[in-house]
Amino acid sequence: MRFAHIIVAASLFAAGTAIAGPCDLEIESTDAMKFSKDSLSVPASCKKVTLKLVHTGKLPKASMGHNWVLAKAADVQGVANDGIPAGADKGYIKPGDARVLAATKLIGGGESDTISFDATKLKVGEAYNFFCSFPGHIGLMKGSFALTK
Ligand code: CU1
Repeated sequence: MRFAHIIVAASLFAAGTAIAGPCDLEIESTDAMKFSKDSLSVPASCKKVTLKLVHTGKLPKASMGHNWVLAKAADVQGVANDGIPAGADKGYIKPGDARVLAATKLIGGGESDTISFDATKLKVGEAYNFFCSFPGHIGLMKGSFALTK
C-alpha cells in the first residue's frame, strides 16, 4: 500500500507536476469542472502543508468558480450542503464551519490561490477528501487526501 503511494507520487512528479517539496501541493481546476488529480497525499512529517489551486480555464467565478476544501470524508457532504446557502461571497463555505480543515478562496478562470494549513492535527489512517464547494461541483470535483507515514 505504501509502495503504491510512492509510485503514484513518482509518476505525478514525472508528469511534470510542479511539486516544490513533499509538503507543497499544487492542483489545477478547469472549465470542464475537473480537478487535475483524484488524490493527494503528504508525509506525516509535514507540520505545515502548502497548497496552490490554479484555475486553468477562462470562465468567470460566477459561473465556473472553484475552490479546494479539505474535510474528513464523513463530513464532506455536510460541509457541501451547508456551504450552498452561504453563497458566493463566503466562497460557498458556512462561516465558522469547524469541519473545514482547510480551504482556498473561490477563484475564476486564470486565477490561483495558495494556502498554508496546519497538518499536525491531521491523522495517518483517517480518510480525508478535498472537493469544490461551488454548488453542484462536488459530484465531479472530489478526491482523496491522506497523510502517509
Ligand atoms: Cu468548482
